[in-house]
Amino acid sequence: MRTQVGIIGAGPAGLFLAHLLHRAGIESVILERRTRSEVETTLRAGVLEHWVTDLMTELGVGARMRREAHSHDGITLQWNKARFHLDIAGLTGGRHVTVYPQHEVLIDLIAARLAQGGVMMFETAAKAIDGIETDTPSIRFRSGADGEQRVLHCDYVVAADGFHGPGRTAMRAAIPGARQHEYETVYPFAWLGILTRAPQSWHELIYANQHDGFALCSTRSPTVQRLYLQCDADDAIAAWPDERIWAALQDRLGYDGWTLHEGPIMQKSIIPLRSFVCEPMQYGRLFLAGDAAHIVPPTGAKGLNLAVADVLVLSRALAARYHHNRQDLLAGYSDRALRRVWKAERFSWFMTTMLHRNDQAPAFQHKIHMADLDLIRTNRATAQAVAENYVGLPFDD
Ligand code: RFL
Ligand code: PHB
Repeated sequence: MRTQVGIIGAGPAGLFLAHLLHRAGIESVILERRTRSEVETTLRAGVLEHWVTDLMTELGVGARMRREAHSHDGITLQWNKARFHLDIAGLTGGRHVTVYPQHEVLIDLIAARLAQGGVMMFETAAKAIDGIETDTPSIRFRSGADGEQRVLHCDYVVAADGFHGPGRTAMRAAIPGARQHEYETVYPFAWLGILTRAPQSWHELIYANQHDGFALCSTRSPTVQRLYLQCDADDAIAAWPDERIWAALQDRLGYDGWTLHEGPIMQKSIIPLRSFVCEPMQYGRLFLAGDAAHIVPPTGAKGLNLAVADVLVLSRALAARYHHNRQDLLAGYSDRALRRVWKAERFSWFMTTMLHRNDQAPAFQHKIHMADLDLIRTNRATAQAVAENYVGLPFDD
């Protein structure tokens, strides 16, 4: 098998890239380890930055999102039993974020890609990447549990295969040791996420740091809500029966005169929090994109958006290579992408440390975070910086 760009992974990074390349007249093939239905039902991110929704419209995959999704002009921050509305639209010249679940984005991208005749192979796992340092790289892959091993020959390989995919391992093996760096922070707390059948309790997302920790009230539809609460990093889900979850959520999100609606819990899981960056994001003809290269804790709602930002930069570089025989943008991909990555890492770390209770940190730090929140409330420049980061920074290159 042969294509121009071989893509590993049908997550946001891989699927947006296939669409961006198609628009630029460049062929690609996606190899995806999971079934289509697994990809289309896994619960993950919820918040799209303003330019991602514009990009979906430009790519012709935004119709259902525009019909069904809700745009949010701000977020609510809650601490010391008080609430503060961060007026994102007012602070950013009218920009807003859109709450549209990641799996709905993927459903739309997959359907549109199939309608274009794009090649996506589900239940097909990449096993090895060869020839990274040559002009003829290839991916060895296997379809199904006992399918025979086959090879996808391509001009470039993009590993958009998430945090546990083989892309970063292949790069680590190929790259001379001193040139590769991994930066990581693991937090001493995790998130417990639930999906509940209940009416929406508030018109925007609430991020609370209250009593014994963080809670987030998000939404999926008028009748299905997504809520998260801070738990210990080594908690087992069995330690959290439904009554304990609701008690903690009521305690942390509780506010005079307001009701957090409860309902049956349809799903619950524990999500570890981590900050991670791998540098560089390219070696030879292998490019990393999205979670394969970097992880942010979900508090800043940046992971999916960053994955799309990577492949936007990469698709422009590939178009310059194919249409104008320019190599410089491809050579600059890693530096350009990392500039945005580190700003999202900084913001996600800031939001995470400010909004969680950390008993391992000195009490001094807690006081600093309270001062940060008070600055957001009282100082327009500080509030504006948070709003601009949350809604999505401009591409400054
Ligand atoms: P993905 O989505 O992990 O996709 C990688 C794909 O690669 C496949 N794969 C392979 N395929 C073939 N062969 C192999 N050997 C393979 N190995 C792996 C996998 O099956 C998978 O389909 O990575 P991508 O595309 O980089 O996208 C990243 C985002 O999914 C992630 O950053 C976000 O979900 C993070 N995130 C959030 N991001 C936001 O922008 N806004 C949010 O509000 C937000 N909330 C969240 C989140 C992540 C969460 N979790 C569960 C970690 C909330 C949560 C709870
Ligand atoms: C979500 O709705 O899943 C969500 C929203 C905001 C975040 C993280 C997750 O910061």
